[in-house]
Amino acid sequence: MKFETKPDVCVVGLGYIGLPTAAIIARAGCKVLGIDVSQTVVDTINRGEIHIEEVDLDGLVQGVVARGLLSASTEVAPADVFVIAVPTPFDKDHAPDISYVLAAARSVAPVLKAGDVVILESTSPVGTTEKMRDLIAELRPDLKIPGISRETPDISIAYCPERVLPGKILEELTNNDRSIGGISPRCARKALAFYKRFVRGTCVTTDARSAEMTKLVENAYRDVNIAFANELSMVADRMGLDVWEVIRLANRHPRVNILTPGPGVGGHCIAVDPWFIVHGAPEETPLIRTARGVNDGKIRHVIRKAEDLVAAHPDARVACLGLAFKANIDDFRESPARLVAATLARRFGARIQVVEPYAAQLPIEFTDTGATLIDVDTALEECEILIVLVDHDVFRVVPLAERAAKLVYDTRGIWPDQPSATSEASASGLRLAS
Ligand code: SAJ
Repeated sequence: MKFETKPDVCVVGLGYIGLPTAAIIARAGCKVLGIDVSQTVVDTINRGEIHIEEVDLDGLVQGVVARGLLSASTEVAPADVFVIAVPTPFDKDHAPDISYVLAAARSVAPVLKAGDVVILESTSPVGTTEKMRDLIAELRPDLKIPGISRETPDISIAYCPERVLPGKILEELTNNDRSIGGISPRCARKALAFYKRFVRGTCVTTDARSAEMTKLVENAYRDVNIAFANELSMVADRMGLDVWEVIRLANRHPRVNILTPGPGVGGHCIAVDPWFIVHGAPEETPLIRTARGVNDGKIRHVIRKAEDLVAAHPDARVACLGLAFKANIDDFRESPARLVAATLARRFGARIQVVEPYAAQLPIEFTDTGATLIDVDTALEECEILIVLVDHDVFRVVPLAERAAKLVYDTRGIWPDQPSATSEASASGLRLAS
């Protein structure tokens, strides 16, 4: 489906960031053409439906498609603004792969005209926006390109990372502050004028390289801080301490705010982006690299403890609570909880049950393990061991009376009132704490 007249904005990549962004820009009254390589995604959106789960996104997309403000295609069309939101994965050596960004720039280049603005939103290693600019310059020698031509450039190129939290994407896309990095100050101003149309948060302009680094730094900062909490939880295990109690007390200090230990760091950002900094400055990043190691090590630690607990109680039925990578979302990609539950299912088979209110069926790796998907009530009635892997609200609110007699391994600290006396895990060195 195409508009009869030229769209105002082309959003290239209709994933977890591109689709909500396209829908929000359309809601602000712009005509948006969303581009994706997948015909299925394009068809889904043109029917007013969505292919990803995100709070309130379905109604928004349905509305803007019905009003003729959002449409999707596999082909880029001429527009005034191009927003690129495609994946930037890393390879097995943690080297960033910007080939999707360059492919998107290659697809946009032929339709560019004087006055257009090209904005990269994908999380990218420092220097990617300049590489994209160089590629456009090579493909369009007829255009005056910022930072290359000495004259006033024909087009503007900028970097503006998203910083939204899955589960709150629409709210945060509108309300969060944005860093907008231009190839030149003029480019930043042009991009700023665009974001002002739909962002309520403060938009701060800078250069493209600083904006690229800012995004990486935000996620590396969080990774390092989660690693501190996870390391503490393993220290507490060794010392026989309740890590939740120690963190609660330490956080009463006015300048201390320790994050929450968990079964490791999941998702597609925090476990990935720090590597882009390490790759750019390997000698200078022992802390960031070590934090990644600590958070990955925490997954192995949890697997070991859970396996010991289950092996020590051969007659007990076990419920793994949660598969998502974090609370109250249905995103199971790169999830430590999923890895822990699947490892237990492979080793212990039908003794392992999984509770995941956000899943209709178990992921593929559970096939033939004998593990089954059950609801939380069945788990509370039938299972003697509960392993809390995700802090979904629906687990958090289970009253003590319904779990007091269970053996609990709570990797998220959602049940501080769980009496350790009822937990043989505690007696066997497997404490409730972490
Ligand atoms: N986690 C903990 N303990 C904590 C906080 C998080 O174990 O105290 C775990 C979560 O369970 C999850 C992982 O870390 O497995 C990441 O969750 P998250 O909520 O910290 O972050 P994401 O991946 O959902 O989103 C992050 C956000 N970045 C920051 O908060 C700095 C978001 O703002 C970014 O837009 C997003 O990455 C992104 O797309 O880069």
